Amino acid sequence: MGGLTRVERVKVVCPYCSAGCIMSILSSNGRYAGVEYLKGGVNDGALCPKSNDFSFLNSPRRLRKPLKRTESGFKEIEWGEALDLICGRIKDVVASHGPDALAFLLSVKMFNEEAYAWQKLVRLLGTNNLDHECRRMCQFPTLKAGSETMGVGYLTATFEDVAGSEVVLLWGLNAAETFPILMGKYVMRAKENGAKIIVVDPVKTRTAWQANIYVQVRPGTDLVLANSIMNVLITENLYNRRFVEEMVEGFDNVVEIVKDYTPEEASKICGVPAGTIREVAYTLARAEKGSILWSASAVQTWLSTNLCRALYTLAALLGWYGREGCCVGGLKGQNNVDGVIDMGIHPALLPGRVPVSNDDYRKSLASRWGVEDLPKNPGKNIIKLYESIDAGRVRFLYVLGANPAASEANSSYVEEHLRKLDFLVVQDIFLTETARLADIVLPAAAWAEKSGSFTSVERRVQWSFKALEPPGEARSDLEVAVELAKRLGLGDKLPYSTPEEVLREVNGVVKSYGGVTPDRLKESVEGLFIPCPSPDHPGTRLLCVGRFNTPSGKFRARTARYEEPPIKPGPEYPYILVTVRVIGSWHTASMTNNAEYLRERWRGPTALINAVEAAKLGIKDGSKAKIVTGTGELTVTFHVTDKVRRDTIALTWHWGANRLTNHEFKDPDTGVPCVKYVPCRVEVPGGRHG
Ligand SMILES: Nc1nc2c(c(=O)[nH]1)N[C@H]1C(S)=C(S)[C@@H](COP(=O)(O)OP(=O)(O)OC[C@H]3O[C@@H](n4cnc5c(=O)[nH]c(N)nc54)[C@H](O)[C@@H]3O)O[C@H]1N2
Ligand SMILES: Nc1nc2c(c(=O)[nH]1)N[C@H]1C(S)=C(S)[C@@H](COP(=O)(O)OP(=O)(O)OC[C@H]3O[C@@H](n4cnc5c(=O)[nH]c(N)nc54)[C@H](O)[C@@H]3O)O[C@H]1N2
Ligand code: SF4
Ligand SMILES: [Mo]
Repeated sequence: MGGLTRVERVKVVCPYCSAGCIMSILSSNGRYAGVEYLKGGVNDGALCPKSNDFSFLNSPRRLRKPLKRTESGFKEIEWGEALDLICGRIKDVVASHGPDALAFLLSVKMFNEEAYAWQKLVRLLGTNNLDHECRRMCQFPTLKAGSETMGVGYLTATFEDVAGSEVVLLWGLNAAETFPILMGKYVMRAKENGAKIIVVDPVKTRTAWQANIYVQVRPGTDLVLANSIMNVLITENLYNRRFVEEMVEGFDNVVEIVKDYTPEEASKICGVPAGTIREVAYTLARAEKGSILWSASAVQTWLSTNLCRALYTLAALLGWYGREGCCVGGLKGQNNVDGVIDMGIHPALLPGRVPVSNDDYRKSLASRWGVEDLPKNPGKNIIKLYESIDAGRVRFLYVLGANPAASEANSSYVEEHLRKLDFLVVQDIFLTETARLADIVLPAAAWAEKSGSFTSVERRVQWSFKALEPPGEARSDLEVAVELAKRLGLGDKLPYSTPEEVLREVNGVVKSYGGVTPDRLKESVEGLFIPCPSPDHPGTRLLCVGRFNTPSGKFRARTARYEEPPIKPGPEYPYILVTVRVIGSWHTASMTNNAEYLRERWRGPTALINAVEAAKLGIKDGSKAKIVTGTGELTVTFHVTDKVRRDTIALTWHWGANRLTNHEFKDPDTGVPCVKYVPCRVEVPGGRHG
């Protein structure tokens, strides 16, 4: 007879979106046994469907042992052999092709401490070829436009400021599915207090249901709409003249560009009635304080960076910076995007977001790490990874906690290139599409099986405690970095046995984390908001107060003229495919599809089609048909609705959508591909096309 099993409760930070919710994991004999709410933090006890079912942690499909590719498939091997094989390859490649023939695609799911250790290892190997999927596929335009205009790439304030806004403008952000806590606890609180909610989205999403003004823009034409709103603010003298005179440079340039975008002209391109454009402008202008938020949709078209510049500039015309009740910026999606960039997982930025080209900073970091210098050229080979593989400049790729074979545009193109590598290592918790192509697969411990800190999109750093034992022989990403360093003769440079030791080093290296000590983090349920430069510093909730982080201290206003897309719908591909998310699934579904309840409730791929078009094609609600693009095809279940425009098909991307997307069609400023705009047609079994 077994006695009562002891259940322990341990505080963790959610591993999915960047809201940074906290909760307790229940463990029984080191195994996951459920979740319980925890008071405090950003969510104060609330949970969303994903955080209600972490049963992927117990999945029998978790990786438990290192795997080696053989002619007859994968074979289990010992850790020592796997690490020796990897290090042998690294040494060979460096000896015959130089360190820039190595490339590292690292995870935004890592703790700050793991991220710091990994970038240190990579840079000590002599290359800046390190990156993460969120930069390649997601937030690069936001970061770039933020740095150019405000001098920082962070969100300017906190969710509490969103709740205090008089207007919340959600630009293509479907927060009800993608940031449920932001929507449920903060946007709705603003609305209850009388704020106006404006949603710009070609699809009438669950977020749009809550809007006072819903703007059904034609996909990809947002820049026209943003310019037109600014046109109304300027021509009708509704902008914040005092703020613009005192705090903004480059205003004249904006006036010159937006003057052509009258609501009537803009309407012809973006499909939004002129009256609605004026109504949006007047609503924004009436508010003293407000928030403008976006996320992936604004940054995955051919004008992404220009749209981000325009949205930051729109907020400047309204004076919505540096004050409580104002929060502006692109919401980075994954749980630790800001943190891993702060730690230096970036081909052009060192820890602390300092450019690798800054000689003084780089050399002082090098001397702290006990070497003369660090590589000073940005990691070009990783920015153009697949071209570099084609040219033989990248021979070895280490993919840690990313699934590019499913998450990057044009899966067959990505797969073809991953196969061309001399050597591919994948470190993950599951045997993903990418792992299946690897020479060596390493089993990683998941976040709840280790400890460390994450930095949420609010810049809130929080400690997540170890709640469970990893399955089989899975090891933490930090342990693997330390073990590799030992075998590569760099053991003295990564002498860490705990994440706390790494964080103490970070406290001395990254200025804005100077006061984010392990002790303070562990004591505080609310976490610490960076910048927090010293141990007695309370943390910083509002940025851009009184001055921007630019040489003159002023905001640098920018927008651009709209350009037609190089690829458009036409007779062969008449619809615009946009790829979207749903609340119960996460990206390539490696985790959520291995969670029992989530898998049952959220299955795909599913797509929304307008009822008029569905009738023309003979598609019934719930029936299957094929979506075909220039790159591939996918059979999906269609839902017939009036929530999408007639020219648009909205497809969940979690289940294979990147077979349909195009890697060549991208934002020229950053190279982020246009996964939100793909010309497509629909083929119905038994005949009709359209
Ligand atoms: N449940 C869940 N939550 C997530 C994620 C997840 O995978 N699952 N991922 C996280 C990550 S990494 C990110 S980056 C965020 C993304 O968060 P969101 O940007 O909110 O997510 P998406 O569903 O990709 O896109 C949002 C909306 O953009 C609209 N859209 C498409 N094209 C256009 C356009 O041209 N203009 C405008 N204005 N809107 C357009 C779509 O119709 C869709 O409703 O979500 C994060 N949260
Ligand atoms: N068509 C289309 N494509 C898109 C998008 C879109 O909207 N449409 N959105 C893009 C966006 S915004 C993003 S951010 C990217 C995301 O792209 P990815 O980051 O490549 O996608 P994920 O599925 O989140 O991959 C994370 C991997 O980490 C593993 N993992 C989880 N925890 C750990 C850990 O602790 N250690 C290790 N080693 N591994 C771990 C998971 O099992 C998973 O395989 O996708 C992009 N792709
Ligand atoms: S809202 Fe985001 S951080 Fe919060 S529980 Fe859901 S997925 Fe996790
Ligand atoms: Mo993202």
